[in-house]
Amino acid sequence: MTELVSLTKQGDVAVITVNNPPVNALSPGVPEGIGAAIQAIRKDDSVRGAVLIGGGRTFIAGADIKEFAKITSGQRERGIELLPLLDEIEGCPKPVVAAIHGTAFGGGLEVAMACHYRVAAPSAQVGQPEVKLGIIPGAGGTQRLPRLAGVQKAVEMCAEGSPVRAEEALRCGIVDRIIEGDLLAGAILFLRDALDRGERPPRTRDKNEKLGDPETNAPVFAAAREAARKKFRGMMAPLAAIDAVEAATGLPFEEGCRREAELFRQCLFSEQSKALIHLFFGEREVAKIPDIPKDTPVLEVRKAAVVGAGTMGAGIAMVYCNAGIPVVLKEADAAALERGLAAIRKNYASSVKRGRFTGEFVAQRLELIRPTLGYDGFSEVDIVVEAVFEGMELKKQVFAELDRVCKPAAILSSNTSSLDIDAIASATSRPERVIGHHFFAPPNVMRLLEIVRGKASAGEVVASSLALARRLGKVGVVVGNCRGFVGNRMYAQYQREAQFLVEEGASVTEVDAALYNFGMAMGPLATGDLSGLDVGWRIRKEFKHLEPEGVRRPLVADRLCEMGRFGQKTGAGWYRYDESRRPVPDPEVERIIEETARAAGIERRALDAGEIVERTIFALVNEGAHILQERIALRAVDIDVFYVNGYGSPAYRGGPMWYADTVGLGKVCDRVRDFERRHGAHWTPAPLLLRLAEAGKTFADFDAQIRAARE
Ligand code: T1G
Repeated sequence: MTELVSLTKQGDVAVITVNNPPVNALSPGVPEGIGAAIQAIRKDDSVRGAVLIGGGRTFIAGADIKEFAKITSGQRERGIELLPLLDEIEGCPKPVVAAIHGTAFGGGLEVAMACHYRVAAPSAQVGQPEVKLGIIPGAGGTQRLPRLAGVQKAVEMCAEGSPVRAEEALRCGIVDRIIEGDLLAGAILFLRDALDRGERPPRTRDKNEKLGDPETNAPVFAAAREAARKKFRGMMAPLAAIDAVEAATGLPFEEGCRREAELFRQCLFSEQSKALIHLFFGEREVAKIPDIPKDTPVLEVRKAAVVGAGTMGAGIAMVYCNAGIPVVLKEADAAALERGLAAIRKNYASSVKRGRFTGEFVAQRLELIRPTLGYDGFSEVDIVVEAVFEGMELKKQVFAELDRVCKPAAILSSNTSSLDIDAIASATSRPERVIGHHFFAPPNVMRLLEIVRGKASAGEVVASSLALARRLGKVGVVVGNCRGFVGNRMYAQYQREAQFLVEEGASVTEVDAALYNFGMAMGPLATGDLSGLDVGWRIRKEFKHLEPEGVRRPLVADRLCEMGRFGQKTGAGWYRYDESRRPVPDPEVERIIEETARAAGIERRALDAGEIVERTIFALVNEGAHILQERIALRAVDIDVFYVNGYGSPAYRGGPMWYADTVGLGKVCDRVRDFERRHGAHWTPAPLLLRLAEAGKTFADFDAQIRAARE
């Protein structure tokens, strides 16, 4: 056959193997190869049936995602036309068995469902994850899956995109048998059994028994739509996927496929899908650091320690033990240590209650935490995460201690969110082993890990941090050392504008609603209340001497703090909070805002949602451009991955830099200049933004240049 698809024989059974590493995507040539193999099998009288299997680590993991941009940009004339191939497989008079290991995702599962039977290795997973890319299954997945798994399961899988494991796939009818041991041998045995039964190869399209009736299906679709609107707020693909599955229940198979194709195209050509595909590749690209070769050795982390059992420290300890890594948890005094442990137990107990973990899993995880008041056990650990109070002197003291008690190869990391990592490293005799590992609150939930590379951090330490992030289930993004790094430095600009907007006349709820409707997980002021207004207040006081004179500063947050309104923890901040911590708009706050604005001579006016979004999001973009220029972030996509995973930025907009590209940098730059004229020097456009806008370029072009330099 071709290099991508091979055809061999074992007696009277043909074996079709897909060889397109790393994930056997259906790149050009693969569908053609499978089609040619089916043709050959049809013609070969010595063959009675076939097994379709993936070479290497997986079955087919789906369509080749790189091809989508070629289609939407018109570079490739034809779409991904898998349906004729699937008709070919399903229509083959000789039975074809899909033998699944690894992941049969998207087009991979669609191919498998067009086969007459499916068998799977116990560790295999199957799924239709297309919605995560802003699209829906495009090769009959929404039509065949309900015929195998029933409407409820199909809706769930297509609308949410989560995979199911082999055992569940067997239970719900997607898979016919689980094969322990040699998968190919088991698949051939299964095929021979089927041949011996002499049955006509069953076609999934003919199986209508699980399609239900309108009466029982209606509440299933209604509930799925309601759940999708909540869980995937603002996203079109999950709703389109539900529409497509609904079509399977009301239309004949082929018409259903046509409906699916229409919906697929609408999604594929949407901005949402382009943004989500940008993030898919971005999440993988962030781990590629130009000056760190792919084969850099990484330290294997077998044991870890966390210093500080406050909210962050306790959460970080959970992250490690969730990944199965034993962790020593150190606090200075017994009461604080007990509080940290109690918080961990409480958190786990609620996960068990919500069904996220089993009691047994939690019991095993808790066994992995070893509490201590001293440094015993530290000499054995491979990494330490320091998560003590945010103060340079204290951090230096802790690092000097760690340097003394830890083995020379251990990585010493700090969870600082803003302090100079080089200064911290200078307290040790091994600055090359020191690095920032900034987790986001709550650490066991947020996916982002900001990896702060100091000037001395060794390449091996950076590479190990990236590998560790992945093991911990995080996305690690490497950033340079500067005040606030990428996260807090950009976020400060965003928060600043949110506060200026209320001073200028928008209400607290108007600002939050505009950004929530833009897609942010929470409005900026509600977020401030959640994380505690006193944190910023303390930092502003500490760094007051560094602020240049004559620059406008937000005024209201300080007033709120002076009144003891620190946010949710004190029951009041930008909002008042009722007993169930629901925010209630507070006329008192509006009064304080008006009074403060009047005293400062700020003219108040009505502001609409469009301006609120531009002021806050473009503030992020302009600072992002400064950060790129200073090489604090490597690529614009790093910032996007960062903001989506750590700051609740809507994934379907691709992150702030990608969003700016979609608006057009010329337009963004014009608005920024306009803001500069009206509001002053903090809005001066970043030189990189100006340069790209003037050249008619995008941040994506900037990234492409960096990528080209690396290759
Ligand atoms: N197309 C192209 N490249 C892909 C790819 C794909 N489908 N999947 C992975 N890669 C690349 C990835 O960029 C990386 O490249 C390398 O493979 C290893 O990936 C018609 C519309 C399969 C669970 O959404 O979920 O089918 O960075 O690091 O952790 O209806 O990859 O090394 O250069 O992620 O072992 C549906 C997406 C497509 C599956 C493996 N399928 N992939 O995880 O490795 S749409 C998906 C994954 C579709 C049909 C439609 C994961 C994985 P590089 P990795 P991994």
